[in-house]
Amino acid sequence: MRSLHLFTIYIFCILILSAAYADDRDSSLSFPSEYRYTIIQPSGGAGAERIRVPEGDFLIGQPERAEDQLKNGDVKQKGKTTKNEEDPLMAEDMVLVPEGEALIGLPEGVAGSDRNPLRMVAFTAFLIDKYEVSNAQYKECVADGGCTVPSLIIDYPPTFHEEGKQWYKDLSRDDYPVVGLTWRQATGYCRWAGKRLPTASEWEKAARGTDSRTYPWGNIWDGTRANWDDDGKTDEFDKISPVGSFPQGASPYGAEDMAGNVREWVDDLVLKGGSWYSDPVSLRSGDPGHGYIVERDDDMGFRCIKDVSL
Ligand SMILES: [Ca+2]
Ligand SMILES: [Ca+2]
Repeated sequence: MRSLHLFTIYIFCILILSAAYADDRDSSLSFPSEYRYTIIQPSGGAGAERIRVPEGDFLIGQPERAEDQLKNGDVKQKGKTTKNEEDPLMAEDMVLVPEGEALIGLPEGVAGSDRNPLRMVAFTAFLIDKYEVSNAQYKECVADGGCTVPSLIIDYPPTFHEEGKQWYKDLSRDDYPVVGLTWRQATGYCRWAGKRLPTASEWEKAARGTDSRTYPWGNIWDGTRANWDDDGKTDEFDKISPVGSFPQGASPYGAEDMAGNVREWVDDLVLKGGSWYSDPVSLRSGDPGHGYIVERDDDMGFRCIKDVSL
């Protein structure tokens, strides 16, 4: 009698399990179509992996270091850091600076070499913004609550910069570089975008490659390849220009306006590359750059980088 009772329980369990399996199998066959396009949340820095689901393969997870990039205290993060979900490493409008050594600095005896001596530096791979950060891009961060409006507008006394204060508000200038930001504001934008400011050395490699050339395009000065202080006589711009106006002045990696247009904040608290208000000496990629006398100006902008592990 006891054996019969146990057998009955066994049969009952088998029936229950079979029913559960059948339900699961049936539900897998009737996935709603939108499930196939559901974005699965990153599992947290464990590396990308592939899983199989009924309708095909999906890339999930995040590349290495992505988790670190998201750990930026309570800084508000941009909801979507890349428009290319197939390959999140190759974000739109960024160019790759591959891993490897590069000559950084200036040869002994050249102006500025005392502050930036020639040396070989090793780098890991990174992506850098192809263009200086534009007004439109920065406005997106302000609208999202991740950034504050340029300080030049709100706390700079009336001076000859009055014209520059209007550029951010002028909708026809959305594709111009944003200016008038403090280093802290530039840093905040990069964090919001899931990126960071480059170091001076990283910026320099991105600008001049590995062969210590003087300018992004080579060793010979060419006033038609960058926006500099020429009153518009050779580069056709008296003042600031839209980002990407000088593709002929691109760096070996394809980054544009690394020489001129706006000076660019780097993590070392200096501004690199010279501006529309600078002479050719300041536009040298190896120029040590200028620490700030003022914290913000109408020729001071920035761009961001992003670490990659390939
Ligand atoms: Ca100019
Ligand atoms: Ca620039």
